[in-house]
Amino acid sequence: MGDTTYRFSIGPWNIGRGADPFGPAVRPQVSFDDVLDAAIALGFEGIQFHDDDAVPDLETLPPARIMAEAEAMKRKLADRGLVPEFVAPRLWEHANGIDGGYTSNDPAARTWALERSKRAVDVALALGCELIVMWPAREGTAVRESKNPIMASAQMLDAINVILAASPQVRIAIEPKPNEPVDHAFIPTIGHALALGSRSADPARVGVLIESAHAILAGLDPSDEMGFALAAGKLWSVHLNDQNGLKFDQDKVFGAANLRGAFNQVRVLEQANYAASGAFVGFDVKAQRTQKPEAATAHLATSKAVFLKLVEKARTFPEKIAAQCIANRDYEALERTVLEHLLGR
Ligand code: XUL
Ligand code: MN
Repeated sequence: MGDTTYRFSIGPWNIGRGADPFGPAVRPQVSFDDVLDAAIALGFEGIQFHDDDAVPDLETLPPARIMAEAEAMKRKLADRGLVPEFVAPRLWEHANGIDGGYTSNDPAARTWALERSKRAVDVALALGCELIVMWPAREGTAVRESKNPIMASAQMLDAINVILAASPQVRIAIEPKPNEPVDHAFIPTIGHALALGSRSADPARVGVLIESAHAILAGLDPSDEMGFALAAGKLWSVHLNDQNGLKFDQDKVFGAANLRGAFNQVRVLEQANYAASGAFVGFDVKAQRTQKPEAATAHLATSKAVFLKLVEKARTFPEKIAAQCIANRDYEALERTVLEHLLGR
């Protein structure tokens, strides 16, 4: 079991405006500086960026200005004792990415996606950050026959190689998600991500970011996905949250739907001594739409508090009794041991 302390991270999108596909924003925009203040108040050290969170107008600015703005952001973080965790190229909001980026059916859009990804690498390096997160948002289909999955796999591999070639310093953490906004995504699970990484030009520089809700949406147990990546030394970040069954990506508070599932995620991180790797624990959680602006960071505070309580639960788990149950092949007794431990006898 681990005995090291964890480092926590936050993305500006985690303090949202409460808009959903059926209604407009219900809270005012929180400025980026206020996000940084909230991070400090909540005890989060790492900041996660989309490329245009770091440099908002990067599509229109000349390269020198992009670098200058990224360097200014680096100083802003350093002044506050914060560090950048990763940069993710945001391909899914731009008009060129309407049909996906790397796997778009439009060759001009594919070129744009690769160029934008290289720019994201420049931004990351100027921020002093070497981790690129690849969430393949629209790399998939709504109409299955609209793209060729063999070609799409090759295009995804090319994109990984283009990012790796952009700098020998960067590492890529692929964040798989099986659906939303697409019906079927091309890299739906950790197995797909690691298989693709192993075929890349430099497999040592390709790992994964696991989001609990994304694993659940793929019908998988997030702790097993984490275990699979940890066994390969490839778990480079996590987006802990929760998900109430197979529906839209809910980004609920960590443990809110399945506390035992959350415990098992923490336990596997503890078993691998994830904290000692220096990798961050992020919570990709959304404030509820009904939340008033003055309490719109409570979901982050609760997620962190639940995580830390579950670390305690993992560290005090009755391992000897559990081992005895397993040796006796008495899994009912093991079930009861786990439930009583979580309930706090
Ligand atoms: C989307 C998602 C993203 C990524 C970063 O479901 O999880 O927020 O984590 O782009
Ligand atoms: Mn995420």
